[in-house]
Amino acid sequence: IQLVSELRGALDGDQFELYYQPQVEGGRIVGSEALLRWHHPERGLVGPAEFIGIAESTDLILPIGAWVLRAACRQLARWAAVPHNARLAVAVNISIRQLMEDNFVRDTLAVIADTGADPRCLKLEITESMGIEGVEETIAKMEALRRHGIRFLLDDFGTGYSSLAYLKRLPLEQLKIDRSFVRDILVDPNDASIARSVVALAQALGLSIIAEGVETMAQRDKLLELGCHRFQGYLYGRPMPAEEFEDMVAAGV
Ligand code: G
Ligand code: G
Ligand code: NA
Ligand code: MN
Repeated sequence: IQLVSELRGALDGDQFELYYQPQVEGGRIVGSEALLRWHHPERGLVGPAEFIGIAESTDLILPIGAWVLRAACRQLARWAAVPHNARLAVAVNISIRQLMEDNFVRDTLAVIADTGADPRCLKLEITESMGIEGVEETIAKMEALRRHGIRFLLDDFGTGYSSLAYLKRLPLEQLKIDRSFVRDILVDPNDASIARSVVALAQALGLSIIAEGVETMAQRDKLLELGCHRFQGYLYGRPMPAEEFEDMVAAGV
């Protein structure tokens, strides 16, 4: 109860910030994932694991999600003015609750128009564990946004309920190999087999692939050997404030 009212206060009081975690391919930063942080007046920096669940079980995820999308698009528009940042994509996590909203397409396009962000630089991450009710409508919305250049990717692939039937039908551009498969990829042959299979599946379906949770060069090299060339993880950088991310891009990896 207290958390809910504090979250409302956070929205009103400007206590949210987006951090950006680099995504790397061929030794270069090619984009980032935007990750929400809450500067709580007493508790300090609070991560989404502590409040996204509550936000999703109330309607608060809708205004919070709208704030996230607008903040990311504003950032994209700012970066577009800086040549070496201009083509970097930002991946934003969206909740199925947002995608289920009737006005999601209209509202998202309005944010794009208001901020001047390039929709081709915006990716939306959906999680298969959220299940998808109203698949037909969801697909129609994804397709409408895709026509404007916005891309969708499936996060945490392999950990949720989704069937391969979803994968076939959803208009996705990318799969993200979950970090739970990356963690032990060097020691657990099953994890390596799963990663290899996800890469093969992505290739067969014409999707690009990224691995998250890459912490060591050895994990990265193993993923390269399995056919995955794009990485996100502490090896390259933790989620960081926009200015730090800019400095990192400017410096080259
Ligand atoms: O950054 P961190 O690992 O603490 O994030 C934990 C999880 O919180 C992420 O895996 C992601 O699924 C979720 N998350 C982070 N930022 C957002 C956001 O802006 N919106 C939603 N819906 N989920 C987010
Ligand atoms: O998939 P999801 O959006 O839930 O995951 C993003 C989360 O993973 C963020 O909370 C981020 O802080 C965390 N994360 C990012 N890179 C790494 C990593 O290399 N190792 C671990 N353990 N967590 C990571
Ligand atoms: Na994500
Ligand atoms: Mn993930």
